[in-house]
Order: sequence, then C-alpha cells, then structure tokens
Amino acid sequence: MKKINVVEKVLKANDTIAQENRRRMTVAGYLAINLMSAPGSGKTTLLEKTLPVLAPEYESVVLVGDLQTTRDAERLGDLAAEVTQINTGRGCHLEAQQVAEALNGLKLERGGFLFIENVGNMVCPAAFDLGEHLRVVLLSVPEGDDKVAKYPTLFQGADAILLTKVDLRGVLDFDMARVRDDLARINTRARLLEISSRSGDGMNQWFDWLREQHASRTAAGG
Ligand SMILES: Nc1nc2c(ncn2[C@@H]2O[C@H](COP(=O)(O)OP(=O)(O)OP(=O)(O)O)[C@@H](O)[C@H]2O)c(=O)[nH]1
Ligand SMILES: [Mg+2]
Repeated sequence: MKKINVVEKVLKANDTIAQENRRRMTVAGYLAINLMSAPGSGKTTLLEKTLPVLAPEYESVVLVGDLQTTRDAERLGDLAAEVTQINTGRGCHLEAQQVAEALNGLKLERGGFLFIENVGNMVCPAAFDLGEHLRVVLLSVPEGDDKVAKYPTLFQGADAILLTKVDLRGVLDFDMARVRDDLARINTRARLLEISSRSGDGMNQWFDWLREQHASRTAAGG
C-alpha cells in the first residue's frame, strides 16, 4: 500500500509541473504535440518530413527524448528553429520536469508547433503528462496488427493514431480491420491516419490535421 502511495505522489508532482508547462506553451502560442511509439516506428523520420512542410507557415521547436546519444537531434537540427535533446539515462520515458527545464532554455517567441519526441517505448510514456496539448501515437506496419490490443493504455490516450510505413503493407501480413476493431473498443475519438514517410502516402492528411488543430486551438485561445 505504501508503495502505491509513493507512485501516486510522483505522478501528482509530475501532473502539477505538466500543467505549468501547458500554460507556458499556450501563453507563448505553441501547440505542443507528444509523439509516442515503440522504438523505430518512424517518429524522427516523420518529423524530418513534417518540419520542412510546416516551415513556411509556422515556427517549429523540437524536444527529443532518448536514453543516450544526440543522433535524433542531429537529424532534426537544421529543420527546426530549435532542437533540444533530453537524455534520460536509464529512464524509459520523458517527465514533465525534464520538459520544464528544456523550455527554460528556449526562446519561444514566435508561436507555432512544439513537437516532443518521447523515448521509444509502448508502456512508460503513456503514464506521464508532459504538458502537451495533443498526443499522437505511431504504430508501424512491421510491429504487427495486434499491438493496439496488447498495449491499450498508449492508444487509449491518443488524439491521433498514425499507422506508419504503409509502403510495407505489400510485403508484410497486416490486417487493418483488426486494428480498427481493437480501436473501436478502446478509443473512437482519435483520428486514424494511414501514412508513409517514405512514399508520401497520407502525409497531406497528417499536415492538414496539424493545421486544423493549430487553427482551432489558437482560435479557442488554447
Ligand atoms: N519503409 C519505411 N521505413 C520507414 C518509414 N519511416 C521510417 N522508416 C524507417 O524506420 C527506421 C526507424 O525510423 P526512425 O524515424 O528513426 O524511428 P523512431 O521512432 O524515431 O525511433 P526511436 O527514436 O529509436 O524510437 C529508419 O530506418 C527509417 O528509415 C516509412 O514510412 N517506410
Ligand atoms: Mg527517433
């Protein structure tokens, strides 16, 4: 029982900091998007394709979480106004405090998008609010069509679910109906988009979804 109390306290402290992060980003005019998925589902590649398209219309700032290395930040460095790599060491997810510290080092003057690429993991990141406005969960075709049912917590909290690497559908068995059935049981609210960063399929729908979200959130005053 004591142990459960400790965990609850940690999450409560995290939530308080997350609320403040959200307030800061809202006031500064940034729509914050938390990208979550298993390792290798295509989060960084998606950002590599997305940032240049958004650039004429919006400033983008990126925070990237990884256990080690600055490789993802290096991939994105020339594509965003600012990129901050957060190394979590052994931590399997980002926490609100790490995002708060990263925000302290950013200018956040022009408004736009603030993308947070979470640590590649299908379990831990789901429990930690970072102060994002929207959660986007990626599921790639090579991971298999059973993952929504096996890792429901991640998909339950998603505002959008991106089925990525659809260019590989022809070479791998992947039953889209199974994914839709599983989602119908746990999350009917999220927008489901089928995309490929490689072939470009579905990417315009993703860009339009981002623009719509930005417009509606800004119009609503955050
Ligand atoms: N065929 C195909 N490969 C892709 C696509 N998107 C990404 N990849 C490949 O998938 C691999 C992993 O992509 P990343 O973007 O690094 O994945 P990630 O989710 O950022 O990985 P972590 O940061 O380690 O969690 C790379 O070899 C990409 O080239 C796609 O749409 N189609
Ligand atoms: Mg990455």
